[in-house]
Amino acid sequence: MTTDSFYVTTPIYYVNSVPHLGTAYTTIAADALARYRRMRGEDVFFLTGLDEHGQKVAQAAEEAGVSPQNWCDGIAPRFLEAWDMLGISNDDFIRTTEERHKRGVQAFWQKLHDDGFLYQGHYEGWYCVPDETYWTEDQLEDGKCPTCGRDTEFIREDNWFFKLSEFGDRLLAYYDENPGFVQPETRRNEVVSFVESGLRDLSISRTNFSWGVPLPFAENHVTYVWIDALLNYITAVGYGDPDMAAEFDRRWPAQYHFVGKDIIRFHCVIWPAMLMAAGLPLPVTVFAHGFLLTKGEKMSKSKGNVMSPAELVERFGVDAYRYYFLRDVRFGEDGSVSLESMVQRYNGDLANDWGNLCSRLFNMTEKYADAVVPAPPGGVATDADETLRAIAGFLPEKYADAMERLDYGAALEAAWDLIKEANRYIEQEAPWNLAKDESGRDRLEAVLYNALEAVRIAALFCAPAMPNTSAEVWKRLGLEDIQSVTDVAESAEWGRLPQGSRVTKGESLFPRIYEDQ
Ligand code: ME8
Repeated sequence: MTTDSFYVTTPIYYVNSVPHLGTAYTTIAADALARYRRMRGEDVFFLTGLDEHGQKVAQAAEEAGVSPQNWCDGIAPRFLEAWDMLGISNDDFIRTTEERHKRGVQAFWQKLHDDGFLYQGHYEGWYCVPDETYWTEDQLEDGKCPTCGRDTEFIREDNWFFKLSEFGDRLLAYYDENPGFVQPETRRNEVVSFVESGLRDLSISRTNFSWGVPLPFAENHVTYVWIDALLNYITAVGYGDPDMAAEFDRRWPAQYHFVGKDIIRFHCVIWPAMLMAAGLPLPVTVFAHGFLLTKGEKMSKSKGNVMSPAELVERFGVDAYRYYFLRDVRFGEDGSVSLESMVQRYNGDLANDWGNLCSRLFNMTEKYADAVVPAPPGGVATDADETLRAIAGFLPEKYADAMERLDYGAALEAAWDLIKEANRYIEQEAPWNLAKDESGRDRLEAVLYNALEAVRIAALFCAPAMPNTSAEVWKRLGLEDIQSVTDVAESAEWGRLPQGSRVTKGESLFPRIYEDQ
């Protein structure tokens, strides 16, 4: 069992498509959590990657007239570039065509074969290629895939089967004993009723095409792409590699699998049953977030304002992009996103509140204190000072609580309480008036110190969502690289801003955006 390891994953994305708002959303959410946990000194392992096998990918390659491997090799850099652009701090990037993965998949199925969990049978049913999912006749809706509504194809094959049906009771007992395993609650209920309705054995192989990992005991069968893909979570940390046994024990089980609600059954039913069969521990939590919806909004290709991550990053900058999706969409629920609301959030929260606080304060520090952090105030604190300090004092715990629930919105709101209070404080204390004559000097310095200290602490808690601007704020405060923080609670203690630190004004962090820009 792991003790100090914090292992978080995203789904591995299909390479039939390039990164889009949805895949970026999951990845950013996992990234913000990984960054926060690193700031707490935890030994984080953050994994993302690509799902490169299966009929869907083979078809995309065929349409493009290239081999499946060439197709994957052409798409993989698009994901790497996108994650780089979005500031994703993943520790590994697994591709299911890699040798380490194939070896692990084969070791896994060999074990289940040896232990009697597999048998050869005959499959007849319907297959949805876009979803890579098997359906029975009665599950179809008007002959179409019940989840995506697209055409399915009839398959009649001799396949290998996994005895999934034997795991129903164990799964139900597990959900019961581990209420945090599937989150949020609504998804848990969905999973429980699905399992209660009875599980069928699962076909784990295909013979009608070859783009996959061959079953080691039946080389003319390739592994069904979904169960090939699920295994990435263990092959990436060394499953099936004797040289990686210690690493595997240290990393597995994962603390979190982040997934969209579309793939919950694979992660909360099939995957845990596979792990149970292999005698491996289960991930601590599978968290399913909702969908980003853009319907009804004025985004369309014809209008030229379609939201692709690259276009939005170009317009708003990477930190604002990350902030918007984490702040505006409640993690776990569906959420509408639009350019309009993004502009509003940007101008309101980032340009007006946060950016403005930093720039006016850094300006005043230059103007009234020779661009140097004054001494921490020694005299009696006023009510306003106490309030500011109290809000900063509550922040670490409020933030931690929210992140424990993966409520990114609430976590950022807690940081915003401090940002807003710091703005109010400056308004109320009006350093520009205090600077008018020498009698206001001590108070002026106290006010500047307190406000700068609030900014330092706020930047700390903005960092998981907005790593670049937080790093920049700390740099402008003359502090060390914010990324080197490994004890966020200690760093957040009031009064750690050193007197004499040199403050630089710099450019506006979030220049205002106008709708027609
Ligand atoms: O399902 N809103 O890959 P995939 C929010 N390869 N998130 C969205 C979204 C939307 N509109 N659209 C997609 C696969 N996503 C499999 C996974 S894992 C072992 C194998 C996100 O490329 C969301 O996380 O279709 C969803 O689960 C994932 O993209 C699906 O990515």
